[in-house]
Amino acid sequence: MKLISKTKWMSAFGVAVLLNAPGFSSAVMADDAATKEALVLELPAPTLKGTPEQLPEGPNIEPNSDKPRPAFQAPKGVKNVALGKTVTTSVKPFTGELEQLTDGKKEAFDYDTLEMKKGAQWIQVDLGAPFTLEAIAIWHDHRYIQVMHDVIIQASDDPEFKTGVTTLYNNDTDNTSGLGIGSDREYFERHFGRVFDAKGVKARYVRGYTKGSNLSALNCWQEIEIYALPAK
Ligand SMILES: [Ca+2]
Ligand SMILES: [Ca+2]
Repeated sequence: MKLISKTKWMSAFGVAVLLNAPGFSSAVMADDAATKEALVLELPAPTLKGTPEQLPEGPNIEPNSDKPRPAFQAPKGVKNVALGKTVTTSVKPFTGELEQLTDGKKEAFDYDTLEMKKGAQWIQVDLGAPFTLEAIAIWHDHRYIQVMHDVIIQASDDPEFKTGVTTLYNNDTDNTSGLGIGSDREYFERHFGRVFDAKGVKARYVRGYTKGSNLSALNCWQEIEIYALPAK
């Protein structure tokens, strides 16, 4: 068991940890927490378009918020292994290049957004080798504050996603994308991005689906980051 003093912890991890200190300080002395730390993302600027007057709402939609969600606690030492990795898609985008999904840029601009035609479409990242996946951060399209439909995230060692598929997130509650009924909620696209728990799954490929949004039938993507440790 390795204990770390509170003072030492805070000075080691700086401002980001201090901001999250209230919910964090009691757990920080725990055995388990000593190996985890807040996942700090490099955030783009918020959209200049503001908040639409009419936002979708319902039991299956998380309320819109100007505040970020609590920081995801990831194992120490995770890295974004998706940066610069190869991306493929279900259909050829009509705006943007595939490389833009893993280029680190995710500003709320048209030129930082890839667009694909309507229907359930996917993007897929090949990490080049298996990794132990811990967290996946996604910015689909925060040019507009909107909810994407049928957000499904899967990991596999099969590039065809026919075998060994682990579903990490699925908010397709009516199964219109045909991958099974999801029980996760829809959420608003904000500049904070959205972090998904990858649960330590070992995989080489990550696939993300969407089926339009409340504003558009098109499928838009800006960035996917995959935080992982080397596979044991
Ligand atoms: Ca990008
Ligand atoms: Ca659906």
